[in-house]
Amino acid sequence: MKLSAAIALLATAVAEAHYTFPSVGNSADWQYVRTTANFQSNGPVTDVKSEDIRCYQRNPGTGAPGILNVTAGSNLAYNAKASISHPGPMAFYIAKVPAGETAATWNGKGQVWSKIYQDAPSLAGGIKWASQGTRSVNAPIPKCLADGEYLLRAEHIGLHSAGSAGGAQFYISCAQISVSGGSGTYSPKNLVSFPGAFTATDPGIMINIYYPVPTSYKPPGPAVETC
Ligand SMILES: *[C@@H]1O[C@H](CO)[C@@H](O)[C@H](O)[C@H]1NC(C)=O
Ligand SMILES: [Cu+2]
Repeated sequence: MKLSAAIALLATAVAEAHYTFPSVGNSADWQYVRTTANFQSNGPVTDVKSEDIRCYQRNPGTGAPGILNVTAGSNLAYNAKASISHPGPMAFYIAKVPAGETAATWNGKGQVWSKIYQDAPSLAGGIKWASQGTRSVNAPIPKCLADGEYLLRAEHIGLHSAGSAGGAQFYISCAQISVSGGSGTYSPKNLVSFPGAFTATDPGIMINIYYPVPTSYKPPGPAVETC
């Protein structure tokens, strides 16, 4: 094979390996999730200091058409398209929509995000994440949330080429939800902003997951909040 053909084939394979998070529950793509800039390319965010690291919106200022009703304490399936093909951690963050805004209008700026879910890899025989290859991860909506509207941010970090700064691939989107049935006692201790929560050299972001084989892993961002 000619080198140019080999490179073209490789580029195709890499592009196909990317993904988006376009839907929640059984809904249509981009109905409750804000359309991301990579809705066609599927490409990642690689600059943790960019505005894209928040919701990766194609049209900042434009919300998704709908706001999904969700019961506090339930699991909401957050779906990937086509699948989470890269190895790396999955997290969900939530931010309460302030007065005067709706989940469709609010931009999510400020130190307003708390982490409600973070997976952990298995470390036996190499580092592995259970999300790899799957098409959906459940976001556990805390039972103690106050009723009201929220942005729910999905984040998967592809770590397959994360050995140098800027190599980690962030796959992100934000869903618009309205929570009911919550007890209202949620009081997050660690609020972060996007951008702001990460630096390119955080140990969970700049890491060679192949050599030397990691014996531990510290995901980036704050601790998961509990009720
Ligand atoms: C969502 O909840 C609101 C408030 O309880 C209700 O008015 C609305 O009909 C619900 N929407 C759907 C699609 O169930
Ligand atoms: Cu990819």
